[in-house]
Amino acid sequence: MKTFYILGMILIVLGLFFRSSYLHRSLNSDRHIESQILNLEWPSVQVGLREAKSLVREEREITVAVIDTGLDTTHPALRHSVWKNSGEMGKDFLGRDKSSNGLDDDGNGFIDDLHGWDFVERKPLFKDLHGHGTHIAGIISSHSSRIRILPIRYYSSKTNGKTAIRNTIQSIDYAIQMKVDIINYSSGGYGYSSEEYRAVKRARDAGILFVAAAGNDSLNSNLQKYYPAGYDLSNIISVTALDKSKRVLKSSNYGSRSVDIAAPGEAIFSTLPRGKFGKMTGTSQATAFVSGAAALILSQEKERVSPVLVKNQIIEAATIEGSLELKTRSRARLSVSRALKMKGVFESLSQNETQVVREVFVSGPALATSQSSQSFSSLEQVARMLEEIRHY
Ligand SMILES: [Ca+2]
Ligand SMILES: [Ca+2]
Repeated sequence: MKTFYILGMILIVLGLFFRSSYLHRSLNSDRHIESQILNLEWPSVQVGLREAKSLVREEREITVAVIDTGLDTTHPALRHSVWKNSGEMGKDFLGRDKSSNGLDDDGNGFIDDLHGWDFVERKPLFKDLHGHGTHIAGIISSHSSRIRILPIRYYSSKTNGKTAIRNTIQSIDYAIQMKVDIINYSSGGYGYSSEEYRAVKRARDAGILFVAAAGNDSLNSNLQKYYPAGYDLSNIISVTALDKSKRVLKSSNYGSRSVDIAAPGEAIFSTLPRGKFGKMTGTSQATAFVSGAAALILSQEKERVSPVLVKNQIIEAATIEGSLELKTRSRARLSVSRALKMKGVFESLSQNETQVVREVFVSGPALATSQSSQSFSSLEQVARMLEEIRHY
């Protein structure tokens, strides 16, 4: 027992100095349970997904890059959600399939990248030997038929920390090049990388929302930052995991200043490679719920909108829980239905005004008469709007 304890401490200390993906560190805590019971129920109820789906029009196709372990692109439940590179489709001048002619037909620097790229093996992506990426993709795509998953592989069990960061940066740049709307990053480590920071910043400047996991080490991230979730960039939403009873999982990292929001993450049922299904647990899964929600919200916009707007919409409409007071910055958990109803409210607001709207939304108009409201000329109008939203 003592040996395990000492070994555990060494691993934790190493983790603080060397970037190692928690995919690597938490493999044992991720629970693969073969398909027994369809358990899509509680997470859907907790985030209001059914109600949200009844509110949407599904205007636009949204591409979500899943930077992970790959994807089973032939999985029956995912096949229709897999992103296709239009520049690598159809026939070339010799009548060969562009997807397998050994040429970079769209000139993006990657040969035959019909379904994304594998930065571990440096070749076109089509499989997932691990399972993590396929599981994440299943959660995201379950939010809307208009979501396209662009899988990018940055990690295998043999990838060391330094290579993981290099692959991550290249994956982010590939996602930017392919003009995705959202990047889902269900991983991370404790080492700050200025190059990785700059890559996520490039994504911000390209209008891409970056949804990142808070990590699975039971740590307070206010004290021990976890990256990329912990970079100070406006396009990042960091996510911790909840159980069925809306409590943060014991294994999840948390932080009143460092983690934005909480979402379902315990024993989540989703897709696994070779056409299978199963359950996995962790902030990875919670992150996928926020990416799916963001994609559903973005699918309602006629054109691209600022990632900050979507982030605010999700955070400000989240459901406040007393138990999350010290766990997340928003003190709240994801609600897709409320976020959808907030559409448009934040478009013309300043930070001060947003604060007031938040008070109105949380406490009701009667209580929103704080000092901050003095700078807000149309408080009553916003309050009315929010009341209408509530009774949608
Ligand atoms: Ca290409
Ligand atoms: Ca080709």
